[in-house]
Amino acid sequence: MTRPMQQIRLIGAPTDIGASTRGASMGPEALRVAGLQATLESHGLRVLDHGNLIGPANPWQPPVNGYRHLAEVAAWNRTVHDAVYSALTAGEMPMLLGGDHCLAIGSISAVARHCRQMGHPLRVLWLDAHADFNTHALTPTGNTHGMPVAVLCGHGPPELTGIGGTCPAIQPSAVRQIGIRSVDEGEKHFVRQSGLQVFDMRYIDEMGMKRTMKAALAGIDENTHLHVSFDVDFLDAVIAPGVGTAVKGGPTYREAQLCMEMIADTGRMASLDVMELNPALDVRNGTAEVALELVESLFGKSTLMRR
Ligand SMILES: [Mn+2]
Repeated sequence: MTRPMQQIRLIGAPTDIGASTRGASMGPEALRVAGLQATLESHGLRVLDHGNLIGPANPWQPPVNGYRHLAEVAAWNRTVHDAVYSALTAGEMPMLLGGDHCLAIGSISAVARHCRQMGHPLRVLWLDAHADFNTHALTPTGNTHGMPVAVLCGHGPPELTGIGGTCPAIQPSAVRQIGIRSVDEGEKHFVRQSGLQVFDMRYIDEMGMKRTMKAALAGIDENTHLHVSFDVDFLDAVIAPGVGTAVKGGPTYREAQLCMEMIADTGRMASLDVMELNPALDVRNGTAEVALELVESLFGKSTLMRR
């Protein structure tokens, strides 16, 4: 269970600046409309909603040198970085409400900076259909929401890799990717070459979610800062249609619940991103509601009291 007295700080980042489809900019409001704050408070958690960050509009331009909107992406990520870092410095648990997944650059660079200062080992759980390990040379589209893990590992433009002051912000060895089932051709080689630990859907099919999560959580201890970067497209498209890049063949509702509950069982989650929710593609806010149910499990909601 999460330390009950720690305050959760909701940070809205209403932008789709790095996305391939418009609409993730409405994600923070959809989570609020689904009842995020009141639901978490009903479990005894203390939640403060800091409202939404402000950043540049989405100019919706084609890529330049392999990046779309690099200046705007950098501006948003600097703002996210500062907000997440300030929550951690205040002793609160930041929950970033995306917004597209490029914003994990700002969020996780802030978490990594905090961990360096506190001497905490960092483990990043990257729940996603996609590896998000593209570079300007590998990307077929220039959309930076396909690049944050590579950028955090030091592969990208200095405007992004330098956010947080240390490049690379994290080592690939800090990351465990879960649910992956859509990786671009060039990206596949780069993932392998970088030694990223990926529990793809085939692994989950063969081993089951329980053994997958045991492996992904192996080696964490009482000092570990566990960061969860939850791309809502991690979920099977049948239960989560409201995302910009839905991919079939993802974890079922029950598999996703088990994943979240096993993370909660560690008691080590100290920061969270909920990303890529796209209300423009959703059906009656149902994907936001599913995402919220899974967030409840991340914070320790379970069917019965467990020992
Ligand atoms: Mn993603």
